[in-house]
Amino acid sequence: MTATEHTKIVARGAVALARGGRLELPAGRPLLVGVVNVTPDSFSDGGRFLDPDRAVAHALELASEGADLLDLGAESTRPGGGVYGEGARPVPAGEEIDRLLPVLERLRPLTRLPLSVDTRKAEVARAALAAGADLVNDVSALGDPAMAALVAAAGCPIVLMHSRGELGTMQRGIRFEDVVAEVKAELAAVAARAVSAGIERDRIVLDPGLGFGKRGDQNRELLRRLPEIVALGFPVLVGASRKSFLGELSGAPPSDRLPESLAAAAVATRGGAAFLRVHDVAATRRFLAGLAALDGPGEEP
Ligand code: HH2
Repeated sequence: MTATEHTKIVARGAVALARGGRLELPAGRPLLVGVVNVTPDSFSDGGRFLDPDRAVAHALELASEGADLLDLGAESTRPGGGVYGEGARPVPAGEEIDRLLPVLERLRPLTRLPLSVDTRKAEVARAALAAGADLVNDVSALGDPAMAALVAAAGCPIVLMHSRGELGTMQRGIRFEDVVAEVKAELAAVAARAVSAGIERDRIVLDPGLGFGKRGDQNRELLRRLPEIVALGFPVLVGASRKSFLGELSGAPPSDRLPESLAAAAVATRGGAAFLRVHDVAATRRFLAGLAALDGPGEEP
């Protein structure tokens, strides 16, 4: 693929935030979404940031490393039925809110970065938006029947991530004829549902859901053929960082998957991703600046 072709497939513009704000999507470089897991059991950093002070310190560190947004999650979404056994324990809404709010309330006055809340539950999203969150990252893509109306009323952006089946069992009985065509069609359908529920088009971000109900080869194919998803015309978020399909390439544990995560970041950037959800912000930022300066259609660092 030539540099001109890369430029053509990069979907750009802006995402409209609540309260009149706009998140500009710069040409040639995806925005980096720093992961802040306030959980005891996330696959790569579970338990490290459960304490609110440590979570806030971690979030501020990611901000100082150059994150463009911060994504706060208080429920691990490790899928079950595959390498993670039974997967993560579902967390009741009250417990999720009790973990999330102390972090959100302390962090909100300390940073101007947009804060996203990674939740499948409208009740948690409502509490987080009231405490100053700017967008919702919904890995169940409107699985909670109350989510679309809540987001439409709040006028905030939403990330709709593709998955199939229940979180606890989705790595069993995976069946796709053409993973990219099917993920694309299912994302188009959920985006249409969101629009008909009153969510504005420029508040929708789509995500192919790497690792959620897909085998390793299917995740790699989704990454390689990302331009087909980008062609839907919505900004696309890619979460590949430290995931097990990258671990399969080297046998490395989650904490040692930075090289493969950077390779995935390069492919996603070339494929037109507007956002990369990453654990290692500083390294990813330097890597992408180097890539753009040496080889890319992108901006100088
Ligand atoms: N992946 C994870 C969690 N949330 N959200 C989006 N939009 N896309 C993703 O790919 C995605 C996501 C899983 O990563 P992590 O948060 O590190 O782990 P855990 O779910 O175990 O907390």
